[in-house]
Amino acid sequence: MHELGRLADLPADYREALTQQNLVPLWPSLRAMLPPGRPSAKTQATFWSYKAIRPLLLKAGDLTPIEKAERRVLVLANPGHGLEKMQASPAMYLGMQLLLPGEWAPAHRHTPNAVRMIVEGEGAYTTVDGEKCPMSRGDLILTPTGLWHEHGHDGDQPVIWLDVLDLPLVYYMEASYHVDGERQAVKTSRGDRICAHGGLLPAPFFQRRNKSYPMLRYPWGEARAALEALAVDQPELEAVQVTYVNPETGDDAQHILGYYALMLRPGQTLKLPVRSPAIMFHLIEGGAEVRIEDQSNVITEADTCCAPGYSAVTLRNTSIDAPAFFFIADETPLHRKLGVF
Ligand code: GTQ
Repeated sequence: MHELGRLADLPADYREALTQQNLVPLWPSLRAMLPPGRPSAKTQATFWSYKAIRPLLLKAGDLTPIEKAERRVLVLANPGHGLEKMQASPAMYLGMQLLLPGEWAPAHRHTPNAVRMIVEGEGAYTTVDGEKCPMSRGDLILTPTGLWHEHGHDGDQPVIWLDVLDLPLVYYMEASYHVDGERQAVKTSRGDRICAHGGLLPAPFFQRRNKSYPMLRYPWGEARAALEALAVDQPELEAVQVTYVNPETGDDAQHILGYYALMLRPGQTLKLPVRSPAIMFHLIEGGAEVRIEDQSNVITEADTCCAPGYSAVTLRNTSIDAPAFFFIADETPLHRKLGVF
């Protein structure tokens, strides 16, 4: 591959004439825009320890009342993008959110899609599109684009969850905004009840159900049971993994980010295929070593990390007695739609 001309090779008055007309020569930047063989990534392999996050988040509970925060969140920011960009990867935003007993995070809706993975505490709930979704450790709750959502807490201990949003992408697309709303009336019908039985969906004779997001809450007990059943049914299966899907279409639960639960068998080492999308790992149960390229960390429950696309990732269960369970988010649906997966 031969050298291309540099900006400095051009006469200063010519460069100035281009700038005056809002014009830029391509060739000095061509190799940077289209690097040879493999993309360049700002995203760095980054590890966030829950042990470090938790006291800082509880301190935020002392320092900033919920009325002054609306959403009391510490953002897990990737230093490769610059912390002020508040992104974990090109399309993923991650945040740890704290709600204290009796607090209320008022209703709003926004264009980015969100999900919450509950990390600790009982008694909180999110009302999404009128459905009151109880929050328990390991549950996944969807807040798809445009749906009203608000968080409340009737328990007596702090509740903490991990937010995953496609905010960086939607913001980059200049499509990110929110609208404030009134407290929602709670509906009696709940998607997690009527879609909870695998392979069986409501089929009313007289009207078609017409919901883009029929299921908003995926209880951890169901996901865990699905993984254990899969591991027993297919002892040879390397990656014991399930995808959170829209139960009516079988498609990914959301359009931009993909969500999965993965089980490592006791003592298992799993080398993941190298793929284009960035990926986020959050340990729900157990202990594991996560190796991203040449960086390796032993992680414990509620720790979170992310890897840039095209990186070699190996997961190892550090226990030889117990399985380890991960919640995973990645940019696969987006990459597939873009045709770059
Ligand atoms: O809970 O609605 O982490 O609107 C970022 C933006 C959480 C939320 C975040 C949000 C929310």
